[in-house]
Amino acid sequence: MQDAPCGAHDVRSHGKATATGDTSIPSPFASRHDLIVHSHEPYNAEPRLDRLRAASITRQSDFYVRSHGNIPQLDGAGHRLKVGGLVRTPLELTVDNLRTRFTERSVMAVMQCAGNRRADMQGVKPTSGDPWAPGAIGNAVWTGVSLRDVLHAAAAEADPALHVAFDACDDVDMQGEGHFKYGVSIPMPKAVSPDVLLAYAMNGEALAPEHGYPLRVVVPGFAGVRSPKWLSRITVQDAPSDNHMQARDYKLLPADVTEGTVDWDQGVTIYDMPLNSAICEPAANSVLDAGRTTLRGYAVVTARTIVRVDVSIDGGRSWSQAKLEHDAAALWSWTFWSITLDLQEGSHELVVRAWDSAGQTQPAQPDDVWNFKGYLSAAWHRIQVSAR
Ligand SMILES: Nc1nc2c(c(=O)[nH]1)N[C@H]1C(S)=C(S)[C@@H](COP(=O)(O)O)O[C@H]1N2
Ligand SMILES: [Mo]
Repeated sequence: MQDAPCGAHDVRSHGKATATGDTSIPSPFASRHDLIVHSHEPYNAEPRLDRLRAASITRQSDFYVRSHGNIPQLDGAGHRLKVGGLVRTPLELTVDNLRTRFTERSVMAVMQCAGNRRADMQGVKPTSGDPWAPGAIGNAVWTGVSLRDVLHAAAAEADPALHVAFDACDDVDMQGEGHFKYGVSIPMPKAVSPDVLLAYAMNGEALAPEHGYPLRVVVPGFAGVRSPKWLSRITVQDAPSDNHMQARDYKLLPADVTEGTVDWDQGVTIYDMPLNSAICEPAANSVLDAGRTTLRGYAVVTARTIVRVDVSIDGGRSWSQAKLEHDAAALWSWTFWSITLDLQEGSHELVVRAWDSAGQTQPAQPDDVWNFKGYLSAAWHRIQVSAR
C-alpha cells in the first residue's frame, strides 16, 4: 500500500519515550520556543495573538504547527513524489523536477486548522482535541507549482466526480484505532483550481521541517487538514481517501452525537472553512489603563470577502465598525481590522463579529455550533478585560 519512498530519518519517532520539557526538543524546534505548546508529541503549538497580529504575512517561526504524528526529517534532494491512479502517465518526480518542469506559482493564502478557536467551544462543554486559542491560523505566500499542471502532465482523468488523494510520510498513531501514514483527499473540481499548490517554499524560504519540508500541498480556503505536509504520493481515484484522517476524523457532526455514538459516514467532511474573526489585542483577561484603547484582530472568509467587522465593548449590546486592511488582489488572505475606543474603568466584555459579502455573519454563541470534536468554532469572539 505505502511503497512511496519517504526515506525519513525521524528525529521524533512517534511513541518513542523522550525526556519531558523543552530541552528534549531537537533542532527543528530550537527557534520556536516562543510558541504556546499544546503537546510535544505530536508537536502542536500556536503563536501568541499579539505576535500573530504583528504582520499580515505570518513568519514561519510564528506560524502554528499542527501535527498528528512525527515530524519526518526528509532528504530534500532524494525525496520523490509519485503520481498515479486514474492517470495515463504515472509520474515519479523529485522536488527539483517539479521546479524545472513546471511553471512556478506563488499564492498568498491563509492556512487554518478546523480546530482553531476550539477553546471557546470547550467553554460550553468538553470536546476532544487540544484547546486551540484563535492562533491556529496563519497567512503566508506559498510557492510551488499548480497541482493542476502536474495532473495534466500525468494525463489524469478529469471527471469532476473524481477525488485527488494525497499520502504523506509521517506516521500517525491513533491509540486503539491503528497506526498509519497520514492521508486525505480533495474533490477534483477543487484540485484543478490553479491556486492549489504543491509548495516547496513559504514566504520565500524553504519549508521548515515542521511545515512539511521538502514538499506539501496547499489548498487555499480549505481546512488545514486537506493540505498534507511531507507529500509522497498523489492518487486520482473515484472515491474520497479511505485513510482514517479523511474517513473517521475532521467531519462535522450534530450536537447530540458523541464519541460513543458517532457514525462517521453520517458526518459532513470539512472542506471549506466558515466565516470567522478574532480579537488579538488586547489579550484576554488583561488589565488595561482606562481611556483610549486600540483593539486589533483578524477576520477570514472563504470565496467571499469581509465587508464589515463590528466590535463591541459592552458584550454585544452596541457595536462600532472597525477599520479594515485587506489586499483586494489576495483572494485567499485574511483581513486585519483595528479600532480605537474609549474604555471606562471597570470590567468589559469585548466582542467581535465579521460580515461577508453575502450579508452573512457569525453565530452569537459557541453553544449554537458545539460538536464533540470541537470543529469550526466560529461564534462571535468574546474576551474579558478590565480597565483602571
Ligand atoms: N502529513 C501531514 N500533513 C498535515 C498534518 C499532519 O499531521 N500530517 N496536519 C494537517 C492539519 S490538521 C493542519 S491544520 C495543517 C497545519 O499546517 P502547519 O503545521 O504547517 O501550520 O497541516 C495539515 N497537514
Ligand atoms: Mo488542523
